[in-house]
Formats: sequence, structure tokens, C-alpha cells
Amino acid sequence: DEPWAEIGHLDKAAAGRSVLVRATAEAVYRGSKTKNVAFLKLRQVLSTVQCVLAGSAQMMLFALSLPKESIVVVEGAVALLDEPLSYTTVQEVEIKVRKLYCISRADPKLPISVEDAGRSAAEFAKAEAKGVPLPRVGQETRLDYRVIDVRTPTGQAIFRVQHQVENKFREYLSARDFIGIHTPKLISGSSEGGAAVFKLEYKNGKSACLAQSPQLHKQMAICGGFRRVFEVGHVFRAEDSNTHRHLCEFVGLDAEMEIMRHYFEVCDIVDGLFIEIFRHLNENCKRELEAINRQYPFEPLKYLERTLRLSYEEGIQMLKEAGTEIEPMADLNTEAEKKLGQLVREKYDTEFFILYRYPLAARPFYTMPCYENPAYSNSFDVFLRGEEIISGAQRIHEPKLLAKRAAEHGIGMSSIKSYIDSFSYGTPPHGGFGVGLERVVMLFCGLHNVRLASLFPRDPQRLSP
Ligand code: AMO
Repeated sequence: DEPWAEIGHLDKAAAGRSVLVRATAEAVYRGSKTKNVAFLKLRQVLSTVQCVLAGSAQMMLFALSLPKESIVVVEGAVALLDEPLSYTTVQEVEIKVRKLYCISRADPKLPISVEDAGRSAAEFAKAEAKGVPLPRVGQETRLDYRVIDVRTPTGQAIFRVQHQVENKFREYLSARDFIGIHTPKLISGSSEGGAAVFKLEYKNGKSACLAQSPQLHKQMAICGGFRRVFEVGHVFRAEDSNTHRHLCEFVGLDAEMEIMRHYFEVCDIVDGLFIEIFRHLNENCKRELEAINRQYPFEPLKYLERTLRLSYEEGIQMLKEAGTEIEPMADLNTEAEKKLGQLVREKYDTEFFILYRYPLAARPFYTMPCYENPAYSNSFDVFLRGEEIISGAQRIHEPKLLAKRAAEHGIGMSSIKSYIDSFSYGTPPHGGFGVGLERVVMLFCGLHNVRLASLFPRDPQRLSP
């Protein structure tokens, strides 16, 4: 029999059982009514349980000397409680401790406390109103001590949600004949055009770039005959963007597929995939979403069973009618995106939609122009609560046009020659999309900063921990 018990599995049915639990000592209290009793609150992930120490004065003193966040092992019996507890997640039972061991003693002076890092704005306000303000830990300090910061219920919950999004992405696409691939992150030139690229020294006098996306190689996988591919991989952007939604390194969920008739086939995949992700999170991550909601309150995402598709022109029209000044053939700025998100929500009751047929000038060089009107393109962005989470498009698969477009964007032929040449050997029409994983988690969970959804975020100021 496996002697180790998990706190999350302790319930009424476990009463009477002998258990061995390894967990974090979140807090120790001296009994207030009875003198010879101490209580130890143990934590694993999102679950906490009360342990009672009675009988041995030596064990009680030892418990009371344990610094918070130490790792302990308790051996004891699960006992039914007369009244449910409110300060632990396991409420119906407690553990009557027979033996207590300390496996790893935490520094008694922790740089930040888990409790402080996990407080909500409402808690701070309430304490302040009472005249006993609570210590505030700034975001940068929290990120400096990320291994403590992510022990909060919110921290644990966010990365479980992230894991589910990633898993669903793989699962949904695998079930539709996509195969997972891995493209190089060390590449010879920029993959998205533009200057936002990390350059580094390679071997033999060559210089290299960190891939800004798997764009070129995921398309080359289509040239390689794979028909439908996806990748979950790191993406590097050297943009000097100090905003709530830009990271210098993030996780890209990318897909690329043959198109049989129309690039809306790519939108259909995005549509089905995300409806499935949202359904899954709402049904299977209730505990995680509740934990996040306690610290950062948010409303459940409003979305339709079939995702709203709005043309860029319709979007512009809505913005104009609402009095927003807008350049019709330029890309939307952050403010306009937010505003459009709000207008769409009011009109269509959804916070998730696809905006398609962008002006060609606003898109990367590899984007297929619209056949009927080449000032536009076969492309789309997807918005969640007024912010972009996905870009996608049909790609140019005709090498001469591709080379011409690259030149127009000022992209040197030398670094992308093998990419352009790939389209000369027989390539089906194709398209795809790229998702920012941290953005999806941030926006679905109503978080105010993408750094909260990145385990060890990298931004222009931060390269550590
Ligand atoms: P794009 O550059 O729009 O498109 O990136 C795709 C998605 O990645 C996320 N994202 C970011 N997330 C965090 N920090 C950043 N600095 C950042 N930049 C982008 C966004 C965005 O929608 N090759 C194309 C995709 C394609 O057409 O297949 C591309 O990279 O969620």
C-alpha cells in the first residue's frame, strides 16, 4: 500500500485512516482554548489541511519553532471534525499527528510572504479602512522571488490553467490530423521582418537570430509534404515594449495547414479549437478559476458557440460610427482594439471574435493578398476581451511574388533564400496561425498583466530569475 496521502484527497471517507503526508508548513498556531495543543496548517498546491498536535510537549515546541514554508512530513490519523473548518480547503477532517519531521527548514526571514503575495485588492482596501494597512509587495519584488510568489493559490492555479490550454491545443489538433513538429530557434535571419530580433554570434564567423516565430519553418514543413502541422515552442521578440502584454520570450502555439478552398478553413480550426478550450476550462478548471477570481476578480468570458467573424472594414465602420478617428488602411492600435472589443461586446454579446481581411500593408510580407482586391489580404486576428491573442493568414506560395514582397519589406534575400526556394519545388496553398499562450491565459482569467501568466517572465528589464 502507498503510504503517502495527498491533501486534496482527504475527505470523510478517509476518516480513521493512518496517513503520511509531505507538505509545506503554511502556518503554526498555539491552541487558544486548550494549552497543550498546537495546530499546523499544511499545504500542497491548492489544498490545505489542519493538523493537530497534542500530547507531546516536545513535538509541540518543535512545531512552533518551524519557520513558515518549511517542508515537513507528518504521520498521523485522519479524524472527522464535529464542525467544518473555514480556513482550510479540507474542511471535514483533520490529521491527528503522531510524528512530525522537518525535511527542509525554510529561512525564517523570507524575502516575501506567500500570504502577502496572494492578497486581493479588496483585502488591502478592507484593512486600510480599518486603519491597519497590510504590507504590500510590489510586482517586481514578487517576480524577483518568483519561486515563493507562485506558491499562492493564484500562482498555482494560473499555471494549471496554462497547462490545460496547451494540452487542449495539442489534443484538438492531433485529433484533426495535425502532427507536432519542432522547428529551429537558431535561425539565420529575422522570421517576421522588422528590427525586433535578438542577434547572437554563431559558429565559424556566422551570426544568428533567435526565432521571432516558427513562421518560415512551419511553412517549409508544408513544403515538406506534412499537410498539417503544429508547434508549441518558445518565441523571442527583442521589442522594447514595456507594456502589460509584451514579453521578450513567450510560448507560441502555432499551426500551419493546407487550404483546399478558402482561408476561412484556418478560421474554422481556430474557432473549434478555442470554443473547445473555453468549454474545457470552464468545466474542468473550476477550482483554479475560483482561486484566481478570489485574488483578481473577473467575469466569466462571454463567447458564442460559433465565433463571430467581422471583416476589418466592418470593424473600422463600427469604430468610425462610435466617433473613433481611424486611418482606414493602417493596423489598429491598442486603443482602437480595446474600443472595438467594447463595441462588439455591446452589439454581439461576445468578447471573442475574429477580425478578417486586414489591409495588406498592415501584414507581414508572407501574407497572401486578396484576389479580388490586393489592397487587402487573406488574413485575420483574433481578439479576446479587446486584445489580440492570435494572428493568422493564408501565405503566398508562389516564389516570385514572395520574393517581390520580401524585397518590398526590405528583407534581404540572403537570409531567406532557402525559404523562398522551398516554394519552387511544388507547394500546396496553405495558411496558419500563431497564438500567444500567456496572452490567452491572461485574458481568459481577466489578469491585468501578462507577466502573471509567465512562470519566469522575460521583458526588456528582466532576465532573471
Ligand atoms: P504575431 O507576431 O501577431 O504573429 O504573434 C502571434 C501572437 O503571439 C502573441 N504575441 C506576444 N505575446 C507576448 N509578448 C509579445 N511580445 C508578443 N508578440 C506576439 C500574440 C500574437 O497574436 N507568424 C505570425 C503568426 C502566423 O501568422 O501564423 C506571428 O508571429 O498573442
